[in-house]
Amino acid sequence: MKIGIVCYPTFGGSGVVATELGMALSKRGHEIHFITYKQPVRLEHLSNHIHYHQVNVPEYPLFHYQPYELALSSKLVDMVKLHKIEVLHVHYAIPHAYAGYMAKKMLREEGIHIPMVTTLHGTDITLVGNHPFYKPAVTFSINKSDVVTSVSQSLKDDTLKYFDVKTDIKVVHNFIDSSKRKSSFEDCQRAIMANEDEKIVTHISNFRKVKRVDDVIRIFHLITKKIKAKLIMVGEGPEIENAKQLANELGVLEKVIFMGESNEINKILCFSDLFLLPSENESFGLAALEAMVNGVPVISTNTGGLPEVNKHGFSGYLADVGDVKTMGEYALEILSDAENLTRFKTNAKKMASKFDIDAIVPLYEKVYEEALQKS
Ligand code: GMT
Repeated sequence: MKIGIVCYPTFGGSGVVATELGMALSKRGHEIHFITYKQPVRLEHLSNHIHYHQVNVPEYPLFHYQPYELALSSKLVDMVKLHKIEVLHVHYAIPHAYAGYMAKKMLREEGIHIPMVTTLHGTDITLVGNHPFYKPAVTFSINKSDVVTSVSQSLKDDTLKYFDVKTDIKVVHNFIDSSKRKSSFEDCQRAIMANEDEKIVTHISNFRKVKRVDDVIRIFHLITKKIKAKLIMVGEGPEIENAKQLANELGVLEKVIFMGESNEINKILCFSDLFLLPSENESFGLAALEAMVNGVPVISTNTGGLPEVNKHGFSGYLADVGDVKTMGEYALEILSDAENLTRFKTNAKKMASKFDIDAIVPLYEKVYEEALQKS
């Protein structure tokens, strides 16, 4: 099948999922065309099955806002015609589903019928898309998609709650390629990051408000009152300075390593003992799954799709949003007892195996087949 994938090319979860999906599909013999404004960060290699087409938006002084949707829909039309793409798969509704639908309509004028699959990822529904300025366009483009998927049951429920959606939504959970993680804990080189008697706690995100990065620092502060530990903060975003400030105020700054964005997530998680994700909302929590596949237990909130990924008392623990005290207690329960820690690490991997790439990618192939039948 020839599949056009539209996504954000950044470190954000939706871009990672779209890129990993494209690469997996190419290995299964499909021809993949990524169409976006920059080469996706996780795109490891270009092969004769993977193509990347850059969307350029020419600057023009009249425009206060450069019309990306227009450039994207034009590029989609050109690429579909040139490469005979059969299905469009757009990740993140805004503005991709809107641009995809316009491309579909333009192509139809020329007698080309191409189905569009839209995958909803989270903030496109729960935060940005829900804003009254965007809502009519988001509702419209979801309803005009041939097949809609959401990355969790919770996100499906939210979409039906917030939007007047008529199209059926299929839940296709996010996935993980377990073959990409380091094979054993022995070669993790944890000594680079911490002393032997220190535990390593990790957080990875885009440091936006929704991630409650302050809670990460507060939980870590509680941990350090009882045991020796280091905190590795991976990512960049608007809340980073506040997090540093708070770490300083709480006297833990010298135990916190701010690493910035990284392409070496698996290496970092390989030597991590615990992962913290105290988000305000999280449609799925791909970062938690990435931790778990590396055998890292997760302390998260019980919001959104997180309970579908992290099993309370098994792969980690869940608590209410903002309940730093309970999350700190859970963290200590896992970290202070070696046997407990080993058990949770094993369980985290077990839980992650439910989301293995080999189980999920065929579901997307089915979705494409269904979409093709509809067009
Ligand atoms: O986490 C973010 O804010 C980025 C966002 C994205 O679109 O890249 O993540 C969303 O999609 C991910 C991949 O499906 C999910 O794992 C994240 O839970 C979701 N984020 C939120 O719902 C806040």
